[in-house]
Amino acid sequence: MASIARYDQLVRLMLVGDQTVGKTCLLCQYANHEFHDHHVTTLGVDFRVKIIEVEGKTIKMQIWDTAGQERFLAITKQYYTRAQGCILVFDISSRSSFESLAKWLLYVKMYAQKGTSVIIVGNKIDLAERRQVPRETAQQFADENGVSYFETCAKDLKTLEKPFYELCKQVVEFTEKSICPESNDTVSLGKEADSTKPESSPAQNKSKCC
Ligand SMILES: Nc1nc2c(ncn2[C@@H]2O[C@H](COP(=O)(O)OP(=O)(O)OP(=O)(O)O)[C@@H](O)[C@H]2O)c(=O)[nH]1
Ligand SMILES: [Mg+2]
Repeated sequence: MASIARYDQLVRLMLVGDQTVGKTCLLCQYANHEFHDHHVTTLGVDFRVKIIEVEGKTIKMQIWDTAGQERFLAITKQYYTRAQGCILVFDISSRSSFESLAKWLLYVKMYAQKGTSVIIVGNKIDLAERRQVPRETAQQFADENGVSYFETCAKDLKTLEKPFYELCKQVVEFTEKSICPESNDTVSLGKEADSTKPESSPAQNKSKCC
């Protein structure tokens, strides 16, 4: 008989960034431990599920992989509203994909809920000899926008666990602070975050922290 996966909280995350930066590969590696050499353009939105432990809670992550192509924006923008965390991905060997981060951040500000957690990921660090974006440059951009920065290689699972874990932890902490209003300092997108509650899941409704 199939077992029923139990979890304490559902966390909805979203991957955004230019075409070919490696969003789908990051998710395939993280969720299924697979790497694909070929690029198959994501059409609209796809998703995978991953369950992890965060601070004693079992978290079910629903991770949406969005298309980098601008023509899908009408579809992908609907997902920003429901995401509790966004991973902005660029390719360290592509200066233009880094320069696009300002646009992806703008979309988060325009379409996502205030208080949505955000991190930046510089992918393809195995292409070190073709690097066009120094780590310090990306770190400075992340600092200026009040978000954390990580570097990854979609071929190497070890590099992926920390960014997903940290983003998930930020969302869990934000949810707990939203439920406990006396603790008002919120995480995330720089100084613009406020205490607006993210849409709660049945599991979140069960949480007790006060
Ligand atoms: N060397 C290297 N190649 C990578 C890495 N991640 C992804 N790739 C390659 O980059 C190409 C694009 O990867 P995808 O994951 O399909 O890119 P995407 O961001 O999902 O692209 P869209 O769906 O079109 O937005 C593929 O050929 C991958 O094999 C990485 O960490 N290192
Ligand atoms: Mg894709």
